[in-house]
Amino acid sequence: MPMQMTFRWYGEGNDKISLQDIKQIPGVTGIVWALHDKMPGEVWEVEEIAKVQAQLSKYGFNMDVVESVNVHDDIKIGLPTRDGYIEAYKQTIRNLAQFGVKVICYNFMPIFDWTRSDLFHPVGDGSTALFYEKGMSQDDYNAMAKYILDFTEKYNMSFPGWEPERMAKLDELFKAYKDVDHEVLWANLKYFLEAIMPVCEETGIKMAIHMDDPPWDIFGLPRLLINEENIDRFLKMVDNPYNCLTLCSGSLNADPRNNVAEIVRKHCDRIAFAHIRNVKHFENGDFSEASHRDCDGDTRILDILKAYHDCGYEGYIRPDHGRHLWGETPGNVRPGYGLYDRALGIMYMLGVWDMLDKLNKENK
Ligand SMILES: [Mn+2]
Repeated sequence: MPMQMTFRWYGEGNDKISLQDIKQIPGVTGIVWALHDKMPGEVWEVEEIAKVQAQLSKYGFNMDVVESVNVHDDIKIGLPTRDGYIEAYKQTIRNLAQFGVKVICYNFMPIFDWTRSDLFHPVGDGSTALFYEKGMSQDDYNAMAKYILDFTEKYNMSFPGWEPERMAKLDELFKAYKDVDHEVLWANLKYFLEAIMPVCEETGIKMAIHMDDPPWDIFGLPRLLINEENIDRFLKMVDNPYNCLTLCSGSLNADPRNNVAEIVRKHCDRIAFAHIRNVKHFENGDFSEASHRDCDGDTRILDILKAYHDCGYEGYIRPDHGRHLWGETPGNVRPGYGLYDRALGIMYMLGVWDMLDKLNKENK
């Protein structure tokens, strides 16, 4: 089976991009989807999943990859209530399995999901992209959350991991996490995975943890999936073929010391889902997201694609974020999730991939 190209879609009424638009991008076989109105800890019901299946199958798309089923804070904190939330998570896995889902992407970042200081930063060619200011205040988490939440409110959007209900209780959440250091978080992640692995084995669903974005502690909160050493530890900690990675090249390369291609070669068999994104670094530590073209950023996209190809990668892959192009402006595009740059990214990746295939055949 070859690598499988996918495209993230936020759902009917929640995404301005239509399935018909996505159908016109060459090579896309699957939609990366989620029930975006679900709070962490809620069971995804069969009838709700069936609705999405009906929408996708009309266009011949599979629903093999879910991104994300979010993990409740009580599981990350390790509260006694976690067992109930873990039972709910198991039920969601079983329900998803009924529809042929193969991979669940999730993350284990305390409180905040991905973090940026500017959602529409000028790239220099008239387009904009997500941007992170390294010197962003590390004391004032409320200010950072306010920037993101004001945006979602102004444009009537919701971002996964940024549920206003959760964010309203930010001070409370920080208090709840005050004793959760790196080792406690590792232990709670292990507890969670060991509890759900039997259900994964029974249903054939792989759990694929997303890298932390950006890959360092923020606002004093510990982050784990940040570099090769910690990825090694994670895979060894629960050494099960269903305990896998969503290897996100952009998240990892936000720290330029990470060599993503090397990690691909080392752990290819445990990568269930590949996110391909290019990042450009500035001397002061700021970074901007960039087009998928290798020379537009510092992530070494060609080396990464070559590594996947050399390993005979058969998992799922998608362009991660893209720039906002051609009239994609605040209010009519989800930050990072426009149509055009992700479609261009797919063509770039497939161009590289097809050429590597062809060269391999010719050299046989
Ligand atoms: Mn990603």
